[in-house]
Amino acid sequence: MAYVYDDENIFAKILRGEIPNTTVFESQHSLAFNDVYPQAPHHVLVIPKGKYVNYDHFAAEASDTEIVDFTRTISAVCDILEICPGDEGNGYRMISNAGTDGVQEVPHLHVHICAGRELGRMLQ
Ligand code: D5M
Repeated sequence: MAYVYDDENIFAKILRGEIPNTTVFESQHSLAFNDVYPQAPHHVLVIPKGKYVNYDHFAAEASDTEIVDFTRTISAVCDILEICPGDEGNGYRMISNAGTDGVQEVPHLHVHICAGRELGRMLQ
């Protein structure tokens, strides 16, 4: 699948510094920031800095370094929020919407990390 990346999407503007964000964690290849419409007490979005439309695009075209960085950034956010299941937290949900059926609004790969309440069987 050949994806066409829209440079004017809102997360591209955040990465260029044209729109403010509340950063939770930043690494060389990834950025994590609070969702403006939180669905839970903690609701963080993790995005790669590279131009990837969705996870399929990322997995196909990102470098191993970017993929490891993105994965570890998600883990770093969970550590920062103290939501890892076990002694320090009660757990979380991570979800990534893709395409029309996934109801993806912003066409730049992002993972939602939601936590801080019992989330039910599905994210609403
Ligand atoms: O969800 C896209 C998510 O992006 C949605 O939960 C709102 C969030 N959003 C939109 N604009 C912003 C800004 N400017 N900052 C932070 N969060 C934002 P999707 O999975 O694409 O349906």
